[in-house]
Amino acid sequence: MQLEPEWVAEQNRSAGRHLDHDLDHVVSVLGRHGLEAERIITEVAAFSVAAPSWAVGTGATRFGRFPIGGEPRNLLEKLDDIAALNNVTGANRTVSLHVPWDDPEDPAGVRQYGAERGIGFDAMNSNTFQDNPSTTDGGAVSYKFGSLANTDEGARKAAVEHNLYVIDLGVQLGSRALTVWLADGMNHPGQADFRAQFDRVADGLAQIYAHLPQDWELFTEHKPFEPAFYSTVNADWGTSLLLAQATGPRAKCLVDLGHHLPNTNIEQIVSRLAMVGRLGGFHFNDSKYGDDDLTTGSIRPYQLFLIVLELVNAGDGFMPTLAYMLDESHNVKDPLEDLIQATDALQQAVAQALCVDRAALKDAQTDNDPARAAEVLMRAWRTDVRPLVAEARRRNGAAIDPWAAYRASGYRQAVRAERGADARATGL
Ligand code: LRH
Ligand code: MN
Repeated sequence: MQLEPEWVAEQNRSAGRHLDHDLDHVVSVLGRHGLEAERIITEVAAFSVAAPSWAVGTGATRFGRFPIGGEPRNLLEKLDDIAALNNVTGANRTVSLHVPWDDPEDPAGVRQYGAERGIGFDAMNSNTFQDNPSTTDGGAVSYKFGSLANTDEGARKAAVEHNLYVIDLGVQLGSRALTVWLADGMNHPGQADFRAQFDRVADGLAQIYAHLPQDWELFTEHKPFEPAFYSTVNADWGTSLLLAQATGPRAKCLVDLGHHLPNTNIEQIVSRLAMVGRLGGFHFNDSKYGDDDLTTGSIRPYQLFLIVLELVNAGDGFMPTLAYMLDESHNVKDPLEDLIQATDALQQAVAQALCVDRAALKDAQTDNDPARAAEVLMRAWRTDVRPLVAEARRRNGAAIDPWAAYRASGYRQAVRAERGADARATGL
């Protein structure tokens, strides 16, 4: 089953009947404020966010899992689903793999299969937070007490080797980055030594970095808690920055939006990391309490707008080239519908951030006029940019209304019939 571009174009004929009128309106609204709609449409059309290979199946919590049926049973079917996703959004042109949940025997064949469907390979993810024979020296070691931070040399060695394996696999797939998220930490005060844990991780990252191809980057991903519930070695952006700086110039920090304690000012962290040239990428999602991995922009859309605005500031009016990826868990929605809505939320936030009159904002800041500054931001935030985003999708040959197009396609029913109601994808 494929969501063919011709079929999408057919859908656009009906979905697009009001688009030109709506476009004319927003073009004139923006024009009144000296803003070019054309530049915004072009920037949105250029934007793409990687789909997480571990989230095209149904997610779960320790309290249960409710399969949706028709989940991809292998990596090729995951690529089929991500190609279908990209055919309606036009903005998920890459997939981020997670090893060993994805561990293809024929990387060249998988790369070709993806290329034939317009899907490339984004940052690779290693996994030293679960014991898997393929990552624990055939089960000879365990990551129960950590991986790179473990006092057990065997566990540290296995963790480094696994990351080298993931890099080599990524090279064959055309990836250009490795994300290292470590669950390493403590559950009990005194269980380990903070400094010693940091030093062991820094040493492990240095060994991994030494194997990194010259055109690759390594991303350190911080997280305050879970699965460790007293301390996590790479708990916050400060530690992540220290690790990146200790590792090498092509080591950068990856910001997962869900990895911040309540009320953390994430847009300020983005500004700081960009300021020192250590902002590598993102795992976009949203959350209300912990690392809930909910739909991007579904709980705090204004925060997403402010984060994207910091990116536009870092890119001097354009979106900087970074590793943009989604990292979500879909417990009750169709995973593809959730990824469509997450991608749309990001496209809307990019368009709104590009509607900010940055010169007027700077004037208000210089004049210490917070009310005027707020007016500048709110005007952009309240601009209905949906026609701009729809036009960007139309120009990418994607769906003007991707969610409606996906629903109308009957894709889920078709893959459920093809793959089975109890088909289960590897991943979270
Ligand atoms: C950890 C995390 C990390 C992934 C995992 C799937 O919470 O965000 O990025 O490895 O989720
Ligand atoms: Mn993440």
